Amino acid sequence: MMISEKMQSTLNDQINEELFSSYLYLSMSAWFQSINYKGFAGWMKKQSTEEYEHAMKIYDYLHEVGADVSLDAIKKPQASWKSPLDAFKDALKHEKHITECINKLADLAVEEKDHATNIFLHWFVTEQVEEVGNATDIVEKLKMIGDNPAGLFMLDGQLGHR
Ligand code: OFO
Repeated sequence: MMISEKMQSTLNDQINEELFSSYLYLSMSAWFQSINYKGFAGWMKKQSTEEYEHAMKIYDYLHEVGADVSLDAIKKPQASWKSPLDAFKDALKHEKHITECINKLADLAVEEKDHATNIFLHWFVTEQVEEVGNATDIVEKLKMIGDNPAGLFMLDGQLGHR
């Protein structure tokens, strides 16, 4: 195996984080669907698929370096939110948490002089800038819209075209 035991176990933990992200956004998608915001639901469903792909990138990398994949139980996600703003605020909070996880992984790679894993993680570092940026953008728009139904209707339509 080309990576340390500690790196192997931390990357496996990250697979679980990414799968939970996928699960959380799928749960948000189902909730948006249940209250008839089809655009928000579509956006979240797409996000859920992307998160599954993040998990698979790590899954493939572990195999590539001769390490073992070990899958853990996925936490039950929250099932309902107070408002679209509430849901997207949670998504933003979650992305900030994921950024912290990725940064810790990158710190570990540097500490261990694990250049291969360090370079592998660059994609995730860049991706997190985008993910936090997107979520922040939507939270800010939802704050501006407030309770205005026309505004919500428009943003729902816009995000449906993602
Ligand atoms: Fe949302 O970027 Fe992965 O978790």
